[in-house]
Amino acid sequence: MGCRCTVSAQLLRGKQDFWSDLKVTGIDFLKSQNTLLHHTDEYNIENLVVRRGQPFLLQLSFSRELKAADKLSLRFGIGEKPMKTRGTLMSLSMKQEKDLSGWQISIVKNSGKECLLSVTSSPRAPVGKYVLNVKTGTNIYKPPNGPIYLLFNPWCKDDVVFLDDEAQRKEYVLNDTGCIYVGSAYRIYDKPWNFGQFEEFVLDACMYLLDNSKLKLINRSDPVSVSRVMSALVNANDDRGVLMGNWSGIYNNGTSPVDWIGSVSILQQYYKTKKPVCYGQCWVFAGVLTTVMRCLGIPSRCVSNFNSAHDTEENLTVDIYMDEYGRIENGISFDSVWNFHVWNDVWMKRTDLPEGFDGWQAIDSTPQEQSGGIFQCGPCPLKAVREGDVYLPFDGKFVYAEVNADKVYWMVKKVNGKDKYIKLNTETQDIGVNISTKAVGQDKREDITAQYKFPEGSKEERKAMERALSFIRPSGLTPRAHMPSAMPMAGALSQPAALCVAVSKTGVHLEITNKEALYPGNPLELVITVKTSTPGTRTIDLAGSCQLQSYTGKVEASLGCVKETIKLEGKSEMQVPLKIAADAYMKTLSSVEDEVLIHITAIAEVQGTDYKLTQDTTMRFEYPPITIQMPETAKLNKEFTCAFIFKNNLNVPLDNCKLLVEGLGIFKMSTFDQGDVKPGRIIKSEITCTPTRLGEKKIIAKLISTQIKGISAMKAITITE
Ligand SMILES: [Ca+2]
Ligand SMILES: [Ca+2]
Ligand SMILES: [Ca+2]
Repeated sequence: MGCRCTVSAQLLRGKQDFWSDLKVTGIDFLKSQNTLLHHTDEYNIENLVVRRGQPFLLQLSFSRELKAADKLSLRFGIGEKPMKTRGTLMSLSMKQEKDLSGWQISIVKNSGKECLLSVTSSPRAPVGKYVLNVKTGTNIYKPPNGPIYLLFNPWCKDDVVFLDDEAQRKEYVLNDTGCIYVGSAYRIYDKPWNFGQFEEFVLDACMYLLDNSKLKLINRSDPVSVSRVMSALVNANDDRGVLMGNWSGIYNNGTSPVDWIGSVSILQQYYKTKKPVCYGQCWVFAGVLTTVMRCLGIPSRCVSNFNSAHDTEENLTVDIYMDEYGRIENGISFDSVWNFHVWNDVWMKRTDLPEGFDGWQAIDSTPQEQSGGIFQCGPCPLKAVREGDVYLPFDGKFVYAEVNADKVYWMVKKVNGKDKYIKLNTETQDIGVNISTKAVGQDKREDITAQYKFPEGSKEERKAMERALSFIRPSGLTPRAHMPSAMPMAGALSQPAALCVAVSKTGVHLEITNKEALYPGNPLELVITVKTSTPGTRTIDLAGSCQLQSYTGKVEASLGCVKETIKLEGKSEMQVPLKIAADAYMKTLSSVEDEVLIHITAIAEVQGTDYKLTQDTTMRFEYPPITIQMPETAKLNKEFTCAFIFKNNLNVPLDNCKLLVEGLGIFKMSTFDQGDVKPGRIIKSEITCTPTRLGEKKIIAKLISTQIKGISAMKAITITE
């Protein structure tokens, strides 16, 4: 009796095992295997990070073997209440070939209690954090290792951000270091910048921004919408976004814009405090926006435009007002010419536009002008800017003016105690020169001006201007609503159709040069050269002036001027010196917290004619270098020493010197206080570091002092196993 009982109980147990509820006992996200294939292995995060439209593997463990008759489904949900009808919940089962959402699932290998599954998300899926549930019959399993992060995929042909070039993908998506070009049109230099899109909390900061955007979950699939909201969220205006802009020159309550060397500490601080980080100027905004875009998987680059117009009333001209010496007067026009302005290009197809506008799109998070009621800008197709199709979304007129506005010079003369505005000339070739970005795979500048505009002087360039002007409302002269009431004098505004090119009929030519290198502490030895190229005698009234400007064109100090009448005969030239003593500008260098540029203007009036010629140029101070000493290669997890050496070979002391250094994957950002560094003194700082990541890494160093802000250096090191 007893014996029979035991047998049937065993049989029953066996049957139960076979037909018992199928339960999931664990999931392995196969992180290292998946992330290598998805180019996401560098993200410093516990969770699985994958790109859309590309298969990834999941290893499921069950309570028993998986049978053909078992009901198994994987549910991927995004947002708080994922719903199938909203496209935010994907329920994938073995039975159906393809979910309507475009997601797919298949069994790669099924053996014993283990099953290897392949999941392919849709190339049009919203990006963000997906929670996975596995349903077997009535059982639901929730993996403990958190949500899966899904990103845009420039490696996937069906993704609208597809970029068909591995070297470009490496640069524009995976490169976490780089540089941003600054300075002035013909004195360009680079600021090394750590983008750091893979660093701790940076991806979570981007996810937090997406959650804070008012974008519907489904619109997170669209890089046009995502890049536009990010251009808004990287500035603190309107939405308590990442960075507070400040151009006042006073940065006591925060970090001075010139002190940042990368985006990492900014985004980490923002994620930690959920409060805007103080302070940013354009290159900081562009650096952070590059980080955010690359982190989410949208190819992105920093773009520096020199002689960048800020056209406040959408009439595609900038008006410059000067006194009789050529000294620029602040505050008459709201328009300005920035020595440089930095924004971003992002790569995507524009399925929302007529054909022909795919590719690079300009976006800008520097809060300059409102668009749709808030401070955001772009995406605006570069091809539309080039052709003058400024009506296309978004913000075509603004971007067009930045790179190709006409510049109108006015002289303000006192006549009977009243200001009289005299139009000097229209310069059509000055705005938007040497548009620069870092070259792909190399530490050098690439000129991308031709992607934004036709060559200056060409017929096509004027045609694009005419086309752009055709889309300007006649009321284009009305200033922006948010501008204060002070308005330029009526009649002082230039007409939008000012297309005349100032051709020198008198054969007079002006040139501005410096005789000596412009080291702080030395006199500035400037020369204005007047040249004539045609026969005849001319008497020329020449005026010249030198001012210190911030990069936005704001005048910080007038240093000196010259006025002379000269006589030239036939083909000849004359040099008029303009010398500025060090005492005249050192005070300004110390009192302004921004980096300043040297701006020189010259005006020539040919007597007996109405002809007036203007020429201006911006120069930059030169600085002694920082030397980074370290081996060219180092081993993973093996200590090495990195030394930073700086010699003050200027004639002036540098007070309150601070050295900032950072090496992604090698050491965190550190600061060395060096105090006052007298002329001739050498300072040396050392850091002992242990690399934690393989490949070519870059170390950035920056020296800031009371007098000088912009000395930086970058050096590469290769980390091997
Ligand atoms: Ca904002
Ligand atoms: Ca204007
Ligand atoms: Ca032009």
